[in-house]
Amino acid sequence: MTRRFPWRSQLAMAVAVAVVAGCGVANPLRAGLDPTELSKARAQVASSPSGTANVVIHYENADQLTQLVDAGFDVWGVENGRAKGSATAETLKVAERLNLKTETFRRIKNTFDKGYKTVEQIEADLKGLAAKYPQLAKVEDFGDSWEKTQGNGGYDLNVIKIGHGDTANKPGVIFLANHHAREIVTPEIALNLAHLLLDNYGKDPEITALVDSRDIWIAPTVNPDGHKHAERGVDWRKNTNTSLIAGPITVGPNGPGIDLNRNYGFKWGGPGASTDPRNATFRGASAFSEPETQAVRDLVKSRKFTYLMTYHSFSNLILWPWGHTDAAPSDKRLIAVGQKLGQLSGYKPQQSKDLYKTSGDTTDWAFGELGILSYTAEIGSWGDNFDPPFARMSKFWDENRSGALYLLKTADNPGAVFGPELTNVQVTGGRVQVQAKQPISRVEAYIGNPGSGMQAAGSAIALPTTLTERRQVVMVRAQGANGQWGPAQAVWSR
Ligand code: 0X9
Ligand code: ZN
Repeated sequence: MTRRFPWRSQLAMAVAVAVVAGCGVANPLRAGLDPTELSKARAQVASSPSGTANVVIHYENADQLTQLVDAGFDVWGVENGRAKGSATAETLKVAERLNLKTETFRRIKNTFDKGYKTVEQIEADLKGLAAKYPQLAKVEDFGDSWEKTQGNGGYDLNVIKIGHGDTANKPGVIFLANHHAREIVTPEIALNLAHLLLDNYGKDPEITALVDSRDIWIAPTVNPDGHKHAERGVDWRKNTNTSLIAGPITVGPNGPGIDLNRNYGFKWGGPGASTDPRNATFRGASAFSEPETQAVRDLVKSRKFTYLMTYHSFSNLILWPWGHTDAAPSDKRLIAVGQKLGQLSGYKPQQSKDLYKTSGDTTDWAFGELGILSYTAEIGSWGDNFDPPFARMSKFWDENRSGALYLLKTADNPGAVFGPELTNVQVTGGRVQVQAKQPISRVEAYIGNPGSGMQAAGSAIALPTTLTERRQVVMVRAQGANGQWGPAQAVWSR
């Protein structure tokens, strides 16, 4: 020890800590690898038929999680720097190299609570809605699942189109669910949305205005073959395409199938997608190799959608592009609306690469190729896993309903996210009085298109008698001091 080189003792300390950590002895400075837990995980990998172990890995940043995923870690969900999922031998090697605390846990068997609809029930529900509301809804078969293309069972891919009259030129929003088979809460959210819109038409002014003025498409399951496996209690993520695997087929996320959320054709072949057919994030043989992604691609391209929302589970997140690069998206509305969706759901809003990198996902493609403002919602908390009791659905729906309506509401003008949001609109004796959190300079009341109605300076406006003679839906919006109009709110004129 010499006074002339005091840094030497610090260096010696640092080396000692690093050596101790490397030997796996608990590091007092950091919750690093626990060798006993790591051996338990290795033993699970060796003894399980799928060659995986259920683990929680504590990580520090998205880059580490991406490395784990690239090493075959099938991530189910994340919370506060922990990721849980099934790890392969390769995943454990990477966890060890990065010195990440890794704990094993027993996962209760996948269940399929009887409250959740089967593929057949999902289809029947959609068709029932279309039959009940023929003026407002139509079910279209927009493609086939992989098994159906093989002439071996399988399913049609169904979408319900909601809107009044000819909607082709109206602002559009598309909602997709269940790219990942085991994410069984997601078709239910999609169906709830269809019910909400149709059952409240003519009753609620907001819903009535949305159904009258928007082109709304909802596909509750884009992976019905996989959903069928999940219904049987199998831990299944991908589609069920077995054609790329030779030899014995193991079930589960590390078995056969293509990850439909890595198969889209924007930057396909980039980071965060596996080239191994047995990996949970296998990207497929080529971009859009799968019938399911081809069908979604053609459906999304068939209209001009302002927004796309794709429901996944779980982790209480709202994600937006990009996922394949650290670069931020150039459209400021994409981020602002994403943050708004975070506020409305209580989920954490972030750019999707901040979870982990992916390429070939739905939202990077829809935004990158078509400029559609696209979002992923990861529904459910850490403890929910993929198969919470059906009773949890009412909470998930509460979290996601207002975001879905917000997208529909602002589909004519996403920039409205920068304008004043109305917190209260009162109609008394033909006079509309509005309130907002931000200062208001003008108000407009209109039917039909924004900009076509009556305007007044300040925060109140008198409706013309033509609007108040009979009860009808009137749209009201306010302009902020920055000149930006905010989202419109629908009210009854009397
Ligand atoms: O990995 C996915 O496909 C999505 N998460 S899930 O747990 N439902 O599988 C997230 C995709 C969002 N994109 C990125 N994180 N880059
Ligand atoms: Zn998913």
